[in-house]
Amino acid sequence: MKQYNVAVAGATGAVGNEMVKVLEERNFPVKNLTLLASSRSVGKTMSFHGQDVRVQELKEDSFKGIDIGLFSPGGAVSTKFAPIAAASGCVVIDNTSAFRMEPDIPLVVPEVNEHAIADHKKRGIISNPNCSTIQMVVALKPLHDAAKIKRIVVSTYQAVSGTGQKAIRELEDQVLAIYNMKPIEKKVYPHQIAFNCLPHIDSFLDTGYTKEEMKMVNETKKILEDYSIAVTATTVRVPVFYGHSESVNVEFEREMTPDMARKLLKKAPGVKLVDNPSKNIYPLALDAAGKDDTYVGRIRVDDTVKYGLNMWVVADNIRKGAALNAVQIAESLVAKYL
Ligand code: NAP
Ligand code: 3JN
Repeated sequence: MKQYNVAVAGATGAVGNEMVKVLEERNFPVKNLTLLASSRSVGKTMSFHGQDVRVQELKEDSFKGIDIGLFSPGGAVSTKFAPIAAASGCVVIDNTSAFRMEPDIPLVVPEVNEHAIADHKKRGIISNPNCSTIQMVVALKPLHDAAKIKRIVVSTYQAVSGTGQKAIRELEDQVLAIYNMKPIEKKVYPHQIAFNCLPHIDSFLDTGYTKEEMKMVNETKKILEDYSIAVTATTVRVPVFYGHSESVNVEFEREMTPDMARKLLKKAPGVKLVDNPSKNIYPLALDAAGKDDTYVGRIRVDDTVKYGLNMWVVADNIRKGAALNAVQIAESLVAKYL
C-alpha cells in the first residue's frame, strides 16, 4: 500500500493530539509523521506507533515533501499557512473556520458529501466543519434524503474540550477550587463554567447570534447542498469534558414518522440508534466520549407541525467533531481522489 508523508499542524492541542491518536489507531498509511506547533512546543515529543516524535515549529518551509497536512493551529495560523502548504503540493485538511464557507473549498463530512473531496484540486484545501454541525448532519442526512428537511431548530450542550486544552483545565480547576471552598479563577470563559451553563460560544455578532450559531446555520446548508433549508441555532457551553449533545427539532416536507426515522438511522453510516426511553436508554455524552459514532435517540413526533420530529444527538466533539472526521477525509482522499 502507498504511504504518505503526513504533517499535523497544531499537534500539541486538544484536536492535534487526537489526530495523532486517530492516525495510529486507524493505521493510516503514514511514511513519515511531522508534528508542528508554536515555538513554545519545540523539543516536546509525542508518541506515534511506539516512537517518540519531536515537535517542530510551524514555519513557511515546513511542508516540503509533505503529502497531507492535518491542520488545527487556529484560524489566523491556518489562514497564513494552509495556502503556503497547498502551494508546495500538500493537500491540507483544515479544522478551522478560515476557509469553510469559501465556494471553491469543499466542506466535508464523509458520510454525507464525500464526493465533494474531488474539489480539493481547486485550492489544495479541504475544510473540516464545526463539530456541532458534523454530528447534526450525520444524523439528518438519511432523513433529508427520504423526506426533505424544511426547517431545523437546534440547541446545543457543548463540552469544554471544544475550547481546547486550557478550557479542560479551567473546568477541572474550578471544580477542585469549589470542592475545597477556595475562590475560582476565570481565564477562558467570562463566567464560572463549573456547575453552570453559558449561552455563549465564540463571539457575538450584531444580530445577537454568536459565530458558533451561524457556523451551524451556514455549514449545514453547504454540506447538505440545500440552501432552501431554514436553520436556527442556540449554542450553549455546559460543564462536560467530552461530548456535545444537541436537541434537534426538524420539520419535513413529506411524511417522516419516528418509526421511519429509526429504520433509516439504524442503517445510516456513522450513526448508532440508542432509543429505548422506557428503559432509560438514550444517548449520553459520557457514553459517546472516546467513541466514533454519532448517537441518536429520544426520537418523537413534533405535532405542532404537519411532519415534525424531535431528537437528541450526541457525539465526541474532538473525535467525530474534529480529528476523526479529518482522518476519514484523508482516508477517502488517498483511496479515491488523489
Ligand atoms: P488548543 O488545545 O488550544 O491547541 C492549539 C494548537 O495550535 C496547539 O498545538 C498550539 O501549539 C497550536 N498553535 C497555536 N498558535 C500557533 C502558532 N502561532 N503556530 C503554530 N501552532 C500554533 O486548541 P484546539 O482545541 O486543539 O483547537 C485548535 C483549533 O482547531 C481551533 O482554534 C479551531 O480552529 C479548531 N477546532 C475545530 C473544531 C471543530 O469543530 N472541527 C473543534 C475544536 C477546534 P502550542 O501548544 O505550541 O501553543
Ligand atoms: O466550541 C466548540 O465546542 C467548538 C469550537 C470550535 C472552534 C474553536 C475556536 C475557533 C472553532 C471552529 O472550529 O469553528 C474555531 C474557528 O476556527 O473558528
